[in-house]
Formats: sequence, C-alpha cells, structure tokens
Amino acid sequence: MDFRHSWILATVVASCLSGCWTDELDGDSHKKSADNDPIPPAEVNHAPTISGAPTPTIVAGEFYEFIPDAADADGDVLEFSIARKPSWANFNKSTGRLSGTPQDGDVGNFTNIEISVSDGQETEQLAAFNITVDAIALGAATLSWYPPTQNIDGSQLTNLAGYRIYYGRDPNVLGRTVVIDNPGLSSYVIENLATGQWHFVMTSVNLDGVESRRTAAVSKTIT
Ligand SMILES: [Ca+2]
Repeated sequence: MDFRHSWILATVVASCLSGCWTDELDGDSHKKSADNDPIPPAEVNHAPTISGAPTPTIVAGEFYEFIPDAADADGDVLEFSIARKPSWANFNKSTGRLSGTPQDGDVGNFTNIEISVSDGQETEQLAAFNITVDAIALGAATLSWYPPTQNIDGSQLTNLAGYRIYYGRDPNVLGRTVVIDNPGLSSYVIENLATGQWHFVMTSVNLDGVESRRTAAVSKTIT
C-alpha cells in the first residue's frame, strides 16, 4: 500500500539523519573528526562608514574640493555614488572626491547633494548637504591717460585710431584685452575684477593698425 511504503521511507531517512550511516561507512574515526571540525564563522558584514563636513560656500572662480572620510571594518573595496551632483563639479567613484571650479554662470544654490558609500553589500550615506556659489566680489579700475601727440621719432601723430589695454592678475601674463576704437577717449573703466591685484598696460594704435610700445604697467588691488 502507498501509505505503508511512505512510512518505511520516512524511517530510513530518519535513521540516516541520526548519523548511523557515518558509523557504518567510515567507522568511528571519521565520525570523531567530523565532530571536531570548527564551525565556519558566520559571514557578518560590517557596513562602511562615511563622514565629513563639506564646505558650504564658495566664490565663483575658486576651486572647490571635498573628500569624505570613509572606511570599512572588513577592508572591503568601497564605491561611492552621488545624487544631485553640481553641474560644475566632477565626482570620483573610487574616492568620493567632489571637485571643480564653478564659473560665473554657476552662481546659485546646489542643494540636497547626497554622497553614499557602498562595500558591495551595504550602503551608508553622508548627510545631504548644500553648496552655495557666490558671485565674485567685483571691483573696477579706472584708467586715465593723455592721448599721445607724437610718434616715437618726434613727428606729429596725425593718424591715431585708438588704444588697447592689456590687463591680468599676473604682470607677466596680461591675458585680457580691451580694444578702444575711439582716439578721443582719455579714460576707461574696467569692471568685473575679482579681488586681488591687477596689472594694466596700454598701447596706442594708428590707422594702419600699427601698435605702439606698451606703457609701463600700473596696478590696482581690488579688495
Ligand atoms: Ca563591509
């Protein structure tokens, strides 16, 4: 009968589970060694940790950097991720480094930025933070000059066309240029200068496009 057959099978299985087969097949020695095998340690993973205090405010044009402190008690390889990364910043998934230089067009608030770290099993998140990009504290410099009346050889200057102003933060690299096509002007205001020292030189340009030697540099510190 089916019922009785099932009962016999169950009995056999029960005796196997009791360990009798081990004795019958391998003898006492094997059983002893099996009893002495250390129990494998449970795979307990420790979640990674992450901390740090990102700078909340930066001025446009300045370099920004934040690297979270992260660790894992198991020595697991960590991978970082970010949500709502500012468009002007780069993010390194291996180190969690957030860095970049916001430009004038990036002035504003970048909110609810979340950096997380994962050890492959668990993820921990740094408290969401904001970065405010402030506009540069802008200054201006007014340059005044006497229009030249003579060429370098002493002859009368009759074909003055205008001026050029070269300026920059580094006196050796005056990378910005103002072209003034009006020979009648005798002053010019340069705006949007960030804080720090600026250096300026001028040239005159005649109608043939010939440019004079540069003037000696003048400088101004914007505070
Ligand atoms: Ca871990």
